[in-house]
Amino acid sequence: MKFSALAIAAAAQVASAHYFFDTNIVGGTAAPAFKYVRQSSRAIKYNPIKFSSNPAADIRDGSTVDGPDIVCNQGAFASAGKTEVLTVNAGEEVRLKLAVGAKFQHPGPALVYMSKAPSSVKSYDGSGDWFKIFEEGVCGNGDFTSDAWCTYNRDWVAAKIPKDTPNGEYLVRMEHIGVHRSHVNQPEHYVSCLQVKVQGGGSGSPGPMVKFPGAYKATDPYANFSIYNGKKDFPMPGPAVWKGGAGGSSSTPAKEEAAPAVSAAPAAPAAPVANKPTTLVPVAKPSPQAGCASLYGQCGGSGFNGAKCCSAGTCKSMNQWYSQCLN
Ligand SMILES: [Cu+2]
Repeated sequence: MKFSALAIAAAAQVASAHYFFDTNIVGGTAAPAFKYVRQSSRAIKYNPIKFSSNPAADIRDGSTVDGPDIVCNQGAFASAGKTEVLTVNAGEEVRLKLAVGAKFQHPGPALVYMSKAPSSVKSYDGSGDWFKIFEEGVCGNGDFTSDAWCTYNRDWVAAKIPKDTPNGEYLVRMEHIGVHRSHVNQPEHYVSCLQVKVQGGGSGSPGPMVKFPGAYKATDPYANFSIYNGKKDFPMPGPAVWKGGAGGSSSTPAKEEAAPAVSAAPAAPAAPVANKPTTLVPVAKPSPQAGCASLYGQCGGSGFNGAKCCSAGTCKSMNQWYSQCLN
C-alpha cells in the first residue's frame, strides 16, 4: 500500500515535468482549450519530441525532431479544420498557456515562429517557410540547471506579432525545449501551433526563413549543450529573430550565427517590437539591488534558498512553492 502510493507519487512527479499547450490568452482571458490551438493526436499529450538518432527507447510516440511532428506536434494538422482562427492585430501579443496546470519544469529556451498560409490557415500543413519572432533563454542569476532559465516554473510563452508582419493567415508555432539532457544529445521539444489572422500589419519581409523539419539538427550546438558544471552562453537553436523591416532576405544564415545573442536579454533598443515579457532585465550589470531576482525570476517559495527580493517588479506568491517578481 505504502509502496504503491510512493510509486504513484514518483510517476506523477515525472509526468508533471512534461507539458503541452492547449490554450491561448487574449486580454487576460484564456480561450477554451484547443479553440485556436491545434490539438495533437499523441497517445500521451505531454510527451516531448526527440531526434530520430536518439535510442529508440527514448523516442516517444514515434515523434522526431527531424520528422513532420516537429512542425505543430503529432497529428495536429488533422485538427486544423476544426480549430478556429484567432484575429490579432500586428503589434499585439499572442500568449500560449500550458494545459492541466503544468509549468515548465525543464530548463531550456522558448521560441516562437510564424509561417504564412498560402490561403486559409485551416488547410495549411506548415510545410512552407518559417521565421522566428521571439526567443528567450537565460535571464536570471539563478541555478543554471533550473530557474536561471526565463521560462522555468512559468506556464506560458508570449510574443508580439511584429508590426511589419504582412496581413494574412498564419500558423504561430510555440516551442519549449528542455535541454537538461542535451549533453547526451537528447533535447526535448514541446511544440504547438496557434491559428491566427493578422490584421493591421505592414509590408515587412520576414526572415531569415527555415523549414520544419530542417531547422534543427542533432549536430547543432544546442543539441549537444551541457547545463551542468557551470553557466555558459547557450547557443540558441534556429535562425535569428526577425525584428521587422526588410530583415528577411530568404538566404538563411548558418545557425551558429544565432548563438552569441543568447543569454543576454534581447537587443532591446533595436527591437521596438520586442514584447514586454522578453524585455527581461539583464543581470550582468550590478544594480543597487544586485543579488535580487530579476523580473519574472523566482523570489521565494518553500525550499527556495535564493534572494527573497526583486531587482525589478514586486515579489508575488504564486503558490506555496513559488513566488515570482512581477510588474
Ligand atoms: Cu522531460
